[in-house]
Amino acid sequence: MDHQSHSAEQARFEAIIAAEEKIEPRDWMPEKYRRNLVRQISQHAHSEVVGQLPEGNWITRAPTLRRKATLLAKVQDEAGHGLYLYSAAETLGVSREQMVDDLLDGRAKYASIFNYPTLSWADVGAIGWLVDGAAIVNQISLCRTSYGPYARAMVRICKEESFHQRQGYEIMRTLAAGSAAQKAMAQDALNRWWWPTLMMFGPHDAESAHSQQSMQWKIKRQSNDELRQKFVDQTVEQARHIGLEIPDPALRWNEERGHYDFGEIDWDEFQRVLNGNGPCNRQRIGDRRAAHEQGAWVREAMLAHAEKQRRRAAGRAA
Ligand code: BYC
Repeated sequence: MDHQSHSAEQARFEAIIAAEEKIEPRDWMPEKYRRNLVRQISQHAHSEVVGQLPEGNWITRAPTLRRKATLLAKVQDEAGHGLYLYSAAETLGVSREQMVDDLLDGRAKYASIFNYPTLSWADVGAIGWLVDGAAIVNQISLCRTSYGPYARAMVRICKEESFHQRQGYEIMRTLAAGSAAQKAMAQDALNRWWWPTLMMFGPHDAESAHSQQSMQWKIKRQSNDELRQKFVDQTVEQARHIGLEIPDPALRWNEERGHYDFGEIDWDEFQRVLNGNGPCNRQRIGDRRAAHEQGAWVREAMLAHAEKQRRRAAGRAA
């Protein structure tokens, strides 16, 4: 492409972004915009898929049939979210096989939160309430992302996440209103999941490698710190309502800012988890590798079936 038509394409791209319209797969886009989206969307997809593991751990031990059916449906939804997101990333010219290989070989990241263990039934409540709650805050904002297929996937995902958040909060509310042992179990889960949930929003804005460019391209619409603050403000009230205590002695309402002040995240722990040394990193990737290997026959059967259909159609056309 000559220089002039390249800058005309660039100007058109920038005009679409400025007009709050969507960039679609057929549109010209800067290579860095494409690569940044593939990075974020594929990491997001991996998070949904790996995110099934901590909760899946409790499907066989859910306390009632109703809880089991609800948890099964939730975990299945997460698999669906992974599929929408892999499909959105595929529109950018990367194959699903490549993305999955990158995850299984440790080249691609997924949300740090899923490297923590689920030790009690209350952890299922804490994940729904806090982890899905944090995911919604982030994803509502991403419904306005500039890339069409990503934005549309987010709309559907947010509807489902909102049900997930409520089922988690309901588990926590029930436990918090139960026996002393049940309330202690809920408080213990909140104590363990609170800080890792705040880490989900990523590093502080000043430390965030991609934020500035992503905000300029409207891939991200609100910064990591803005979204984290929004989550804290809404969740403190929810904890209070069910009589649980957020494990942060520095937490207090700041009248001047109109927001809660809160303590500093342990960024060393965040880095340890990102570098593969969290409590469950090896277990999670090991489980995904095993699932991938055990599912090989399903993929082969599906491909063989598709090939048979193709041959049949070609035979009919001849
Ligand atoms: N964990 O420059 P930054 C769910 C990485 S699942 C791991 O701020 P960016 C659910 C970051 O990737 C929903 N890595 O990055 C499922 C980057 O690394 P690379 C999950 C993190 O992209 C099942 C580096 O640190 N939601 O709801 O501008 C059951 C520098 O960061 C994390 C999403 O995936 C982290 N927490 O902003 C229940 C949301 N934070 O790529 C529930 C979509 C940062 O340079 N993603 N990193 O190697 C985003 O919104 C953004 O990617 C982030 C980070 C806000 C996460």
